Amino acid sequence: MKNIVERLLQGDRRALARMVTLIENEVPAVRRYLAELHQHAGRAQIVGVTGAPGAGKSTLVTHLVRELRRRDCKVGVVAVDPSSPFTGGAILGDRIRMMELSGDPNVFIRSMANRGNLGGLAASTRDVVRAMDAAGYDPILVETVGTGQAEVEVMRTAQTVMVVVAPGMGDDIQAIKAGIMEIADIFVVSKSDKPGSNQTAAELAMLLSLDPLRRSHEPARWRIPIVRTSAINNEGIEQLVETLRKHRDYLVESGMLAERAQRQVRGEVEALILHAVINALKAITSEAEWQQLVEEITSRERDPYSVASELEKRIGLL
Ligand SMILES: Nc1nc2c(ncn2[C@@H]2O[C@H](COP(=O)(O)OP(=O)(O)OP(=O)(O)O)[C@@H](O)[C@H]2O)c(=O)[nH]1
Ligand SMILES: [Mg+2]
Repeated sequence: MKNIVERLLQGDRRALARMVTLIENEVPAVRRYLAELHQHAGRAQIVGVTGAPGAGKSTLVTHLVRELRRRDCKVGVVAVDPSSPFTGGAILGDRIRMMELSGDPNVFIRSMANRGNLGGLAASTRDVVRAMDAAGYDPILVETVGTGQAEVEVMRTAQTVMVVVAPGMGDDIQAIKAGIMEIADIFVVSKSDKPGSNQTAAELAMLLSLDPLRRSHEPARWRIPIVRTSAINNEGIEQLVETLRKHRDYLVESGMLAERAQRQVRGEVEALILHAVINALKAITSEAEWQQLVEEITSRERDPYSVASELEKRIGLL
């Protein structure tokens, strides 16, 4: 019998589903599998879809998947949020459409729960994306609510980041500016059938014109496009797929794809080590011991530095 890695590489969906579960459960053997998968990955365009809660991300992803299927792509979707896409605010029709899509053998959809661990969520999302990539899915869409640091971390694993903004969310534009502005490659004004979408698009254009230093470390400039879509009128989706393709071409031609990948890799290795250290620490300490240590430090009997040194010694770091 063939092993899980071989079956996954041949496109066996059950093997892929099993691999995703192993990744989510942080089964130790998964590292070995992922190591084998690494050489087969790296072909897919990884597209992040982020934005405020209710901005229309899942609806957009559903429409994108349909358009990509029309173009004969084998599409992967990772929804990094417990409330997406099946239990979230998507109207029934969209939820049903998403379900229909998941019956298509060339669409693989998984939602992942945020387990609160910052490095952990981004790392397991990256691993799931790598498994889908090795299984031949391209592109892979990663949806996450763009609110916290953990979500921004997840988006850093994408090559193309789409930030979705719905009309009438004026305050959110400020939030975007503070948080995910610097990682956006494409802005999408969703729900363009609604009043106020002109204004939202204008505000975004204004914001972009105010920020000429964005990504100044990138030598070749990409003018961030603003694409307006409406799921109701089925507008802008084809244009968005074209824009995704253009961004992919830009990344390849400018050398930015390789540069971003290089930056990612170092961070990934560091994160793996950090994660291992934290796990080792958890394995040698109990809650009771932590409580005592915390008390001793706060009452100034001890200091954080010598406590850290002692624990570092115990896990073999010093
Ligand atoms: N009028 C209109 N409503 C839309 C459109 N797209 C989405 N909606 C509605 O907006 C609401 C939120 O859509 P979702 O796709 O669930 O948004 P989301 O960003 O995935 O939400 P969370 O995952 O919960 O953060 C739903 O009620 C959708 O029906 C659109 O193009 N036009
Ligand atoms: Mg959603």
